[in-house]
Amino acid sequence: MSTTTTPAPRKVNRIGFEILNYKGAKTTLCAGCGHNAISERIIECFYELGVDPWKVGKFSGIGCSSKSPAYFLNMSHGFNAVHGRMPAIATGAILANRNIMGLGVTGDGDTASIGIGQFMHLVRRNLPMIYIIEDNGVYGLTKGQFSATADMGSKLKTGVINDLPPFDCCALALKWGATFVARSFSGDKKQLQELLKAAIGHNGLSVIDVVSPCVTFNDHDGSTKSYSYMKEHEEPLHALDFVPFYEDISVEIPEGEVRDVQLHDGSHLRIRKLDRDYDPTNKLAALAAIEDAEKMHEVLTGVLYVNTEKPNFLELLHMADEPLATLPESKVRPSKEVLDEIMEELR
Ligand SMILES: Cc1ncc(C[n+]2csc(CCOP(=O)(O)OP(=O)(O)O)c2C)c(N)n1
Ligand code: SF4
Ligand SMILES: [Mg+2]
Repeated sequence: MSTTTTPAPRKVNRIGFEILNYKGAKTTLCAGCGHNAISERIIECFYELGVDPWKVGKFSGIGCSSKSPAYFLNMSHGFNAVHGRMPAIATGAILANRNIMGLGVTGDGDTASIGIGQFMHLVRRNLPMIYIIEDNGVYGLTKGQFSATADMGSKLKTGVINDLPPFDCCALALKWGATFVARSFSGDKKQLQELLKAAIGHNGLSVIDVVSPCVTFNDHDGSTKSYSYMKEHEEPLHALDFVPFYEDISVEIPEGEVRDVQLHDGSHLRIRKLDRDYDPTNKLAALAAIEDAEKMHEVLTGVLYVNTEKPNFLELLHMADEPLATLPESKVRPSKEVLDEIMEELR
């Protein structure tokens, strides 16, 4: 007797894609590297929200972290730039085509050491893009030297102690203009997912600094970016729930316990109070909280700051709704008469 089995239905998201469509090449990073976990979260979030992968532009610099865009969103655009220069490339690409959803993935060396100047200008402009810093405190790709985010007193495997104070990328982003600033840990799956989803819905620069241990060069006793240090010192500011724009949000919110932030695309980020009162819309309080945590040797994670009102760079420049890249020549090229007029004025 022959038996026929019906194949299980394919699991697809709201645009009909399988999770496979959001994956990339097989990772070549070390097994256990925090960066691999972040790539996994990116794949899940873009799949779950049903983002059109061909509308995403992946940008990175140089480093193990900057290699990781090869390991997710195979169908997206990608530009692997020069070390520390990703912000300029991303700015150009997004100005040329505002329909691209910018997703920058970079390292602490790429951002805070060689790329600090580029990072600061990106922040100042509040360019609408997601900017993930895979922060392990070292230059993983070049064999583990301290980067500018390494904490003072942190120890290398060789016994060398870091005697310079760190740059806190979240404090810099907050102070100078990013409108969504968050910190997380590559081992905190749920928190990182909700943060990434909120960043997808945000209409400004989202900086997410993710402590992402380098298992090969910076995961030992004496490191403040190791798995064990993070397990002991992570201090979540709140619990997060993301409600996408296409889901019913009529769930009742308990008074005083949950803050609801409506994002640009109509999604909601629900910020649930844990054991402290924290207002993520208060920039000064956010800076003070980061300072206090540093003194207490705590790593605050969650949404440090969110501002849904401030105009982004494209709005400030009054960019046309239609991307520059698709405007016809008749609209982007001044006529001979206009050029003659300008030349006349310059005489
Ligand atoms: C202009 C330039 N200077 C230096 C280097 C060497 N280099 C390559 S990756 C890297 C640091 C990467 O560190 P990070 O951004 O933290 O990434 P990770 O490997 O730790 O993920 C350096 C200094 C380079 N490729 N280009
Ligand atoms: S060297 Fe470190 S940062 Fe690079 S892949 Fe290995 S574990 Fe990750
Ligand atoms: Mg690094």
